[in-house]
Amino acid sequence: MSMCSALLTRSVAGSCSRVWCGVPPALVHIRSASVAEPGTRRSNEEQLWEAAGYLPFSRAKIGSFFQERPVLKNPFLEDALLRGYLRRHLPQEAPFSDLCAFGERVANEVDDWGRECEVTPPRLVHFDPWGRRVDHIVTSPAWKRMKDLSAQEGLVAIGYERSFGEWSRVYQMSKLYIFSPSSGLYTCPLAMTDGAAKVIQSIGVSWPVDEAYGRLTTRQPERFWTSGQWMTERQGGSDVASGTETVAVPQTDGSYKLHGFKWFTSATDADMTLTLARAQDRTGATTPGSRGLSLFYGEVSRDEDGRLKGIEVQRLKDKLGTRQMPTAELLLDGLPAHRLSEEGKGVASIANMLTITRIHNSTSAAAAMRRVVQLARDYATRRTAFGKLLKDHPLHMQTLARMEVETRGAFLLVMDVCRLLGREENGMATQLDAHLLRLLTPVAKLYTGKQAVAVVSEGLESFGGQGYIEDTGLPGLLRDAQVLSIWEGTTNVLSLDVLRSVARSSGMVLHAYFTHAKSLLAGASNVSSLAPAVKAVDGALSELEDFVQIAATRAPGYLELAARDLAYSLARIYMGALLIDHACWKGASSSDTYAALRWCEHDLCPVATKQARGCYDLSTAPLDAALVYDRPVQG
Ligand code: UCC
Repeated sequence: MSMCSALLTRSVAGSCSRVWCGVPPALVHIRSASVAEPGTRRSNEEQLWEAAGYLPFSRAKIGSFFQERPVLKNPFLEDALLRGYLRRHLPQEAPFSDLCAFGERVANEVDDWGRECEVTPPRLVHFDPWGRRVDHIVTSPAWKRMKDLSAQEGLVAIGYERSFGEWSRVYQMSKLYIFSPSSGLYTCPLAMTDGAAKVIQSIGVSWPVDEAYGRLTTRQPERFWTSGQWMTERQGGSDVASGTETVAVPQTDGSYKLHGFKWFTSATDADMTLTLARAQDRTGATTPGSRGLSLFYGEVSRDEDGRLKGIEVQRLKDKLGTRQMPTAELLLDGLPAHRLSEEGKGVASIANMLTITRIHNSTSAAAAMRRVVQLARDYATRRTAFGKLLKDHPLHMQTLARMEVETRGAFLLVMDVCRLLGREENGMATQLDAHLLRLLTPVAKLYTGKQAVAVVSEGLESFGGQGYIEDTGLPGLLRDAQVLSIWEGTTNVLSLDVLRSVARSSGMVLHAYFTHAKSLLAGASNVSSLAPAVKAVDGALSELEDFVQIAATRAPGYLELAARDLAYSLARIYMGALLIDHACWKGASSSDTYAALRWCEHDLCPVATKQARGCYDLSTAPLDAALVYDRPVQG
């Protein structure tokens, strides 16, 4: 016996005799790597023990027990709330069979593609073998299949075909909600594509964007285009007004050439883009700030030598998540472009795109929560610990139930925003609807983005250590959730957008909010099982009204300090009202009632709670800063 195998024999014997204390030492001794490898001939003693069923690890080095993996079942059929919501609201039956078939496809086919996108991230090829600059972003075959699938399934088209009238957006977003966690982040280009179609439609579809509009909204894969949304430059992505350096140089034919540097461009394999730039006047001068920004349309194309026209791809971003999708830095060096907006109306014109991408973001956030809950509850029926299945441990079920409540609140809020968008696009929106849509779009985006990170993180924990293992696919859910609170406006930027919507409407968005929230509660006034929830939401609404009255008398800095908590309060109260309203529906289940009651155990109006504690008094601002920059006392 070599020294190596002798050592191995001794250490295996030592450890085995500790673990398998009922097994005689002689037998354990035989389990050395050199003698008892699987597939080798067994000694007489081994055969005896094996026949008696005692020989551990005899068939494989790794033992015979394997934990069962969670199984992704049809996400449409698995989602009681989604199906209930659609049954309640959608007038026709038609989308049900489409959603069911798509759910089947997602579970059995598309989810694997999504995984393929994750493990085969895009790469950038700067030069061809002969040294010519080509800037090819090479994406996986699965990413390309996602593009074809998106066209075939009408993931953008449904919103523009409007076959289901005011409910077309709810139908479209339901499909995206099923698709999103399996999409390998293809929902990102789809969000921008939808946003671009919306902008073009709002401006009026005519040359030169008529062809683009047709391509963005087609169901034919060979015609389908995706769009980029290049807003972020090196100085930052939030303060677009002062951060945009890109200039648009007028050409004699009325078109422009763009020169600038776009620092974050998502899904950069797009066929076209909408972007902001400062148009130069005859002297070459530009106007600073928001008033100098215009909206431009550009196509991504190549010249005869295969070079991108007017674009150099500087590099791809190395990101925490969304790795499936190319995100690039682009040098615009004469990109041919057409101005779509009036001069100086760039931000207001691209705001339509932001509304759409923010709604997509919210949909993806709710979908991420739903997916992790779906997988976690399946796993709880398979995994045994401490003598019983996880589903039979009340504490584990309490945790999953809390995640479920969060997911339901998020889902109903997102769908309500989609409902409002659908009404607006079908010419059915009242003034109240329009105000609600303006207010709730940033509220939904900021609140669901944060919720998604928390719920998905909790979801990973429910798989124990496996939730932390890369090739289970679970960690990617968390990485991808993290972006949801960042892009399309961070939580604070969107909280300020909520204030902007209040100011620009002279408070009318809040008036619409209170009116509608109260009308949702009115339907539940006689439902005794919901009484505690109704009382909680009603009380929170009064607190919020009081807060608004008081804040209106304070200096502007007061409201800014309260902005985030105000947005959270708007979200929580409204979600509570929606959960209550849904629980009153004749087809509702006892779980719908329970979810509403549980939701209303939240602090529904944190802005009032914190106001009472003096959190927004202007004296707190310098104290906050002093705390953040606290230094050890010298000496
Ligand atoms: O591009 C990015 C990533 C792409 C990936 C997309 C995928 C998403 C979903 C995927 C799902 C999986 S990220 C970069 C995105 N960037 C942002 O979101 C910008 C964030 N910053 C803001 O939102 C700021 O608040 C700004 C840029 C809007 C502030 O600009 P200004 O110019 O200082 O704002 P003003 O002066 O207040 O507003 C200018 C005009 C006004 O209209 P007019 O001129 O008619 O009075 C405003 O009323 O714009 C109008 N406006 C709006 N209108 C501003 N915000 C809005 C709004 N939200 N809705 C309607």
